[in-house]
Amino acid sequence: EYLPMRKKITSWIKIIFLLIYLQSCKSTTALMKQEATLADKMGSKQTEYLFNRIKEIAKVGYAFGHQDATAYGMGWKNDGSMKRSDVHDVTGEYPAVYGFELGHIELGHSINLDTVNFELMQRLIQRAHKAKGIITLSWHPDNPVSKKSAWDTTPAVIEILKGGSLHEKYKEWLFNLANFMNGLKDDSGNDIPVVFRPFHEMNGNWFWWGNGHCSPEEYINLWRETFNILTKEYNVHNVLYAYSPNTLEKTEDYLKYYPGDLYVDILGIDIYQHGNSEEFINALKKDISLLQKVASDKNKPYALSEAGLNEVPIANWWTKVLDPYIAKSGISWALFWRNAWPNHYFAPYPGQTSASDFILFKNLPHVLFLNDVKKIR
Ligand code: BMA
Repeated sequence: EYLPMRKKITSWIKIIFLLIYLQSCKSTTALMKQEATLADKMGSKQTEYLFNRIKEIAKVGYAFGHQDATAYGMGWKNDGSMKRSDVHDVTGEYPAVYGFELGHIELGHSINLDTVNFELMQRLIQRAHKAKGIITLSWHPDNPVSKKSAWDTTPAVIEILKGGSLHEKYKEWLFNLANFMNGLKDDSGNDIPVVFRPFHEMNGNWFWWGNGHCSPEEYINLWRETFNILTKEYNVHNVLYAYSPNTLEKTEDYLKYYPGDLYVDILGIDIYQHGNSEEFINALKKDISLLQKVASDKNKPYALSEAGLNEVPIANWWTKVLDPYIAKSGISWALFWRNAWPNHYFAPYPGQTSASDFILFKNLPHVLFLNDVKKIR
């Protein structure tokens, strides 16, 4: 094809500009990737994939989660042979997010503080992971000083920090925890990545690591030392770290115990309805808008890491009280607490007051259950 000289030159110039433009795009993506790296610099590629999926989910809606979903429910307990969940009994679908609890793993026990067997837990985690569900792990470790429960507030943090009288014992605890994490493998022997949410609700005063029982500085050291021991000494590389205060009195308090951007992957908040719906709605509005701000500053995904109304006695709670205030909020998931006993449960079971509303809730296009998150890669 014949082109006059001038035209040829302009085409070359265009090509050069195009190349420069493409090059700059490439470096912006590289930069974006760099910003979004994991707290654990040696995090496995499965962990990185989970992190990216968690961010993708928020673009579509939010994932529904239930604590101990497949371990037990109202009037049943998984003996290892069951594929059941109260949420599935009601809706025909499984949750997208699976919460499990590690309390007593530190002691080397074979069952957790809620009598869930740790081997069963590993199998339930494998199954949920295989189905493309997301796993989040909470931990209510015993008080290392008094040897009583996590709710015993005898001061203890200072003793388990480096230089403290129980530091070595705490390292043994973390060794047991690390073994559990390192034991999470799929059928091909690859890592199963999980979200770990230790030392949650620290701004409340009910746990030994909470407000009034250690200083913010001690808390931050506890988090950082825990992170360093797990990742650097015990080679745990399948974990995303979630920071998860309880609903806030003052918005400044969200970052009061924050261990730093380098130690946290996901920002969470726990918000329960204890009083009337109006109070709960106000808390959701206030806390989630704060979470949005902090998360956008820090460029991190965020979640409603625990939520619920005990016994869900309000028939339309899911679609009228909860969803309108978290829909389109940018949270990646909302996790509802366990169905433990007839007066301690947070998800419906067949025949429960809120069951039919829960089905409407499940059918909302932005509320994601297992079959929906499966498609998000
Ligand atoms: C609490 C209650 C306790 C339980 C703990 C850890 O909120 O459900 O009964 O032991 O969580 O799962």
